[in-house]
Amino acid sequence: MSDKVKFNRRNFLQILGAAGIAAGSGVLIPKETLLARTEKDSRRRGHQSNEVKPGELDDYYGFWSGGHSGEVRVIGVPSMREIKRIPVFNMDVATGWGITNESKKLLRGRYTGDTHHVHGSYKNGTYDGRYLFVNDKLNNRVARIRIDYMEVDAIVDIPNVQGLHGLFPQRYPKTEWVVANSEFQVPVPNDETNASAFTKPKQYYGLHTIIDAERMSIVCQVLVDENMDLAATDYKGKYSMTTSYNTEKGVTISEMLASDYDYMLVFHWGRIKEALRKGNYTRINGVKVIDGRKGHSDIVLRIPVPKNPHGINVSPDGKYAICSGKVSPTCTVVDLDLIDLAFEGKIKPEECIVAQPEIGLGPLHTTFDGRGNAYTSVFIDSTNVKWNIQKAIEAEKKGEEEKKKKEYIIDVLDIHYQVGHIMASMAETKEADGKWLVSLNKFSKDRFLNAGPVKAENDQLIDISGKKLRLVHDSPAYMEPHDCIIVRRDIVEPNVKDRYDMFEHPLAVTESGVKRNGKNVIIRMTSNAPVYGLQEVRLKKGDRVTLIVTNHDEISDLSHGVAISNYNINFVIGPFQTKSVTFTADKVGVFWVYCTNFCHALHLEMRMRLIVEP
Ligand SMILES: [Cu+2]
Repeated sequence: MSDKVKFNRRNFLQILGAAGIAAGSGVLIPKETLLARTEKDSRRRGHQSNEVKPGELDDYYGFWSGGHSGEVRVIGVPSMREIKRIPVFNMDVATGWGITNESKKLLRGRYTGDTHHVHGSYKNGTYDGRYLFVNDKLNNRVARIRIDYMEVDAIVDIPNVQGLHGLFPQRYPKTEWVVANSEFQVPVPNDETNASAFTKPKQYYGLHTIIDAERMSIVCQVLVDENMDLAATDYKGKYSMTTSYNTEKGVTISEMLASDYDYMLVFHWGRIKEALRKGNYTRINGVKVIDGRKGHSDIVLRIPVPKNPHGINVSPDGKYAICSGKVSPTCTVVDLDLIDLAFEGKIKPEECIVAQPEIGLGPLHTTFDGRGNAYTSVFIDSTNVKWNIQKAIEAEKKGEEEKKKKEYIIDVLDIHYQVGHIMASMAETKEADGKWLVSLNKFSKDRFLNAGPVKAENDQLIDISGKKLRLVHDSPAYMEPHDCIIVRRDIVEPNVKDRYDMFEHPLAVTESGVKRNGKNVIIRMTSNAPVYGLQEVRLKKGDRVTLIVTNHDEISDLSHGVAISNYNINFVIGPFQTKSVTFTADKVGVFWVYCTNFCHALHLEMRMRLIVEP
């Protein structure tokens, strides 16, 4: 049975009922007829179909973080088909990432990572289709993916921090800065020069790192007492924001839960720039560190938020930042137009809060439909809750009795099971369109064939175009997507290329040949289906060999592989792409070099000999 029929089961049963046919009555209706009826019924009710027929393309590019797999994935929405995996901090043999000289230079010997938040570059509050940025919580790095090739072109190491988590690009006027938060407080610096702080958690700090998006270098870091979880930026280019769940500076779970209130922190970019101009910073491990601790400067605003808050998301109209309560069943709505007054000391930080609606047990993240509604993922309840922001603000004004009625809640959908992040289409831009919502659920339990004790996650697709949320599709996801964005196709597609710019690579090979300089051998080789530019290369044991290969096939999708038998070398080159690899010829014998990526009727014959003589 197709997904279509399975997930319209209620409609399906209604249709059977309407036709006077009881389920299990033995009357066979052709599947095509059922599908047609189900679809018609869906349309009549105003439902969108997620079916993308063969030959059709999805309306959205979804970019998913891959969690501890270390990668980023490209998912078609609404079909939820996985189109590509972009290796980022992981080794990927299918493409050769982590095996070639080019990728080794970026990864510098570290082949594991933990990607959480993938966000696009912006212009005037919406995606510009140029870059994606993604964090590595494990080894504290930020990577940039260029959208034209859908591959990583820069990785920057973030010193002085641990648990590099929330990441968000500047939204207005364009992405010049990307901010990234440290979730774990540590001694700063965290080395032998500061060993006296190791056993004194009160001397552990968090750092809000600002990265130059073009240069992929660090602008500065702002030192705070707090830890920082998720990150957001406003729509005016004035602030970045974060939630903190460990304002206690606890090192055990009970210490981290001690206080009923933690903070939303707001970073004032104008004052950060001023501090940099005036030289009000110290250098720690080569990075300019500005003191944003309480009582040390006026750069950071601290708004009290209950209790161990998690997500922070800004509404597409730029008016509100919403902190999801996690341990508190509430969301806190902060009016961003009041932030300046609080920074100027004209109102108290807590006076920026305009509503605190109760949402459910364990609210984690909030997304938006561009029609004034918020959708919050609720972990313990296993629900997605749709609520109206203005109604929540009005109820807050009217008082407790009105709040108790919870009329701001429009719909509650059970999900399967235990949701983390949710994201609606274009929801992190001013062009939020309220069509689809993806619920990234942490547990799939019984939703898929049992494939062993370690199970897939469950990404659920929800139609939010109507008043009620409607679940339309379950997709198993390899562990473990944390977050995603859903970007309109017309923003991404025109920028994506079918072939590389050959001479962007300084070593691009135009003519095959071998050059020897003592023990150093450089093999330059072209590839054209179904032959390599060389048929045989002779080496001596112990030679230091650099193999450079350029694919001269310009036809779209015609990639070749380059694998050297028993030498652990294995990579793929796309049309007009160049990759290189350096290795020592330490094994004597005849070694076939062969194409791994099916390219031609004579693909199997596409090989050459490496002869390593004693
Ligand atoms: Cu080939």
